[in-house]
Amino acid sequence: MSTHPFPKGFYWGTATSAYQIEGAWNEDGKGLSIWDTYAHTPGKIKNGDTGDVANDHYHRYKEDVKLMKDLGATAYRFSICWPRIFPEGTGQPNAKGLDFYSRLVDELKAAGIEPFATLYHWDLPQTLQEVNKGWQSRDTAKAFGDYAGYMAEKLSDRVHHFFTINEFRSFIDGGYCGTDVRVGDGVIRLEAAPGQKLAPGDLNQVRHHAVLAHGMAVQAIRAKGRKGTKVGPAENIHTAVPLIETPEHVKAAQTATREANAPYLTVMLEGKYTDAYLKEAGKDAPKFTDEDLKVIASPLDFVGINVYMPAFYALASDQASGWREAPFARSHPNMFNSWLTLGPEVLYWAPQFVQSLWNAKEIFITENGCASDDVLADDGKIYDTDRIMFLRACLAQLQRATGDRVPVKGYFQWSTMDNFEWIFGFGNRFGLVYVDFKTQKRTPKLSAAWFREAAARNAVV
Ligand code: PNW
Repeated sequence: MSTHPFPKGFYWGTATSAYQIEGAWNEDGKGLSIWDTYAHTPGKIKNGDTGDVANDHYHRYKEDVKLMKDLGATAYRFSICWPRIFPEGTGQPNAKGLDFYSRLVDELKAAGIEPFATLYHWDLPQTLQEVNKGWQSRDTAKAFGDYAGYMAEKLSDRVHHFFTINEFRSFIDGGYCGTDVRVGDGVIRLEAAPGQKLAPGDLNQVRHHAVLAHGMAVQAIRAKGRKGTKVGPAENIHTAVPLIETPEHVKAAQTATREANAPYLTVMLEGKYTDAYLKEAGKDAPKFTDEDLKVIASPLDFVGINVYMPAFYALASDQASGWREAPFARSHPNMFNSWLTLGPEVLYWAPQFVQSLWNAKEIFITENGCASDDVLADDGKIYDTDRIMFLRACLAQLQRATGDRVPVKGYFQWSTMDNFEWIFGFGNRFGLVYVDFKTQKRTPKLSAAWFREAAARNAVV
């Protein structure tokens, strides 16, 4: 028996996203998304992989729900492909697209798994890219709000939690400028659809439109969803982690975290851009009105955060900011997917700072996980010891957070099963379940058995 298990009713979930698993890219009236276009552009994705078929989940969702039940999962975070619902982004809805998600939700409910729906996991309708230049236009934010309201109207009889947008930072920085991430003592460049490179002022405007879209969606869900429907973002918070847990270093890391999220979580939760952000952006600062800020900061029911690693380690300093960054040691370990710097204590500090900075009522860890070099052993099993080590270390830190009364209500492991890992194609396997993409055969890994036990015990330490 654990002396401090997770709280009663804690959700043990796994997560996926539409483009990464569904396939059926041109079926049942679905419109094109920017990821269809991007993946079909030669040279963009490793090995020329695409999400055309992916895990064929669109046709195999029943089998996949059964797998989740076997994992002992009590919740599932999936995303809705916007152009399946509105093929052109706005206008007439496509009944067959809606029907797919409705059937999926019914299947989950029947299996005793609570559905959590993400409205935007990066697959923007291609038409909005062409007509509006994507997120460069405010009209895209407005269209997103309308689509969010429509989904709440149709699904909130059964879906009680909606996430607006997944990882603002990743899809904006990746899609509109490219992000450099540390790998050992080098860097790699992450890119995403639509694969553009904007000037700094335009980039900040895109950021502004995305948080505005989030706020518009929150308001639309309140207007069209059933009473009691809960809504929040799913953002990959940039967390500064204290290396030394004394009050001064913790304070430094907390201050650094607030500043590192200025254009995203900080403006959503405080209703203003920080002075330092506006000052540093100077003439490239986004253009906005006071009314925009009110919409962006629409009250939330919970804050969803994707937490993989520390953005950096912080130390107290006598600089004006109060903090400085400690560079990662050259030998600091990474997981198998090259950008994942190991730092499990971020699962304690990220939710802790979300509560202490912004007084969040409820917090969900909407993603956490790692890729492994999974191979089938002679006995047909997958011994992903590194994934088990990673998940145990992260969840032990999360358990420490709930033990300290940080209001974390659930955890979603990324990912239910191996899937299309964006520019890395099918090479980076994040699943608890192994997928042979030639045959679509699913095989639970050793980590699946570990997850089931942790969920059953409601504790990892
Ligand atoms: C997330 N980083 O992306 C996404 O939400 C998922 O769709 C994705 O499959 C998963 O994490 C694993 O990559 C991230 O460089 C991409 O820090 C990059 C980073 C973090 C998350």
